[in-house]
Amino acid sequence: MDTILVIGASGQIGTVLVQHLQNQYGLNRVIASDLRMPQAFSGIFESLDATKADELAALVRRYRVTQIYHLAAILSANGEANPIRTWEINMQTALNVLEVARTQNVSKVFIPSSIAVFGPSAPAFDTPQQTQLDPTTVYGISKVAAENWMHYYHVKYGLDVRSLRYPGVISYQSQPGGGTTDYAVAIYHQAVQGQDFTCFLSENTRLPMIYMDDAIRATLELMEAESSRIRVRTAYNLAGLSFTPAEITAAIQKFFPNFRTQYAPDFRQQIADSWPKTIDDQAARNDWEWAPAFDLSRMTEEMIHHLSEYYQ
Ligand code: NAD
Ligand code: AKB
Repeated sequence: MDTILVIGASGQIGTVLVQHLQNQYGLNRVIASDLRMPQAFSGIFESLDATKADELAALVRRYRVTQIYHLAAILSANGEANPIRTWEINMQTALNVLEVARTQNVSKVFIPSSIAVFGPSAPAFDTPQQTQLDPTTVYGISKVAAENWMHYYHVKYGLDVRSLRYPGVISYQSQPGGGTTDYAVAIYHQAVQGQDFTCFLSENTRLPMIYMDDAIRATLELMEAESSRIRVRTAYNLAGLSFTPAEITAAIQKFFPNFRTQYAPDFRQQIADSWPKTIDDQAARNDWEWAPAFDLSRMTEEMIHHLSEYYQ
């Protein structure tokens, strides 16, 4: 019987992933942990600073953890405010997780990567699995390093590490934590509240995105796949959908014809310009049969439906 530790459980993805894991494994088999306690929570929650290796090791021992989902990180936009601190947090937490997994016989580890590993040298359209990685953010640099460390632990110690290069994740259940793709969540909140939106990216900035349902399903499918099928031990490219601020505005206008977006690009524009526009995820499709389910119109319908209930 597996016992699962989720680190960074109060964040955008962790909030939703923990609920799915609890449904699958049971409330008593999932240990949610974070620096900050969520507002409402059912199940086991432990306060944890994952930069502290001893605290992490004690938790893994106490609960006899067999799988770790390590989601704690400082994201692309917030990371630029303090690059050295971002590097320290992102790298130290990832290394602590790999080391505790190695020394305490944790059977499987998931540490997500990001489309932020790519930089200006990668092809912008259908960005391939294997290409030059020259990220321009400290967040991207830390993700490339973490991918290489995961590969190292797999080859050197046989650790079963798995990872996805998530695109920007879009959710109604939780707020994003300081990235360059955050506008694509904020825009729905504004529209549903009857307000116009000011976008920090320009109208034709195309970025890869994914709806939360697809992101969670991809994560669980990857983690459930037979180990022999996982041929990429850095991180798999993952595609959901791709759109520009102008296109998401048009999709929202089908529900709210008077909704308008203004454009006021800031420092995040440069980050977005260095990232892919569309992703080639053939390796994930081939190896563990990944296929996304949500396009822009289906996602928009669901986002507006759920957020309308929330703001009622
Ligand atoms: P988030 O910022 O919403 O949540 C991260 C959580 O980590 C926060 O709750 C924070 O309190 C916690 N945390 C930070 N430092 C910690 C520490 N030292 N110890 C314990 N907890 C700590 O991030 P998210 O969007 O949920 O992303 C989760 C993972 O997925 C990250 O690794 C991120 O890089 C990756 N990712 C996310 C996206 C996205 O669009 N959300 C896209 C690509 C990759
Ligand atoms: C960000 O914008 O930093 C994240 C990501 C794509 O990694 N959403």
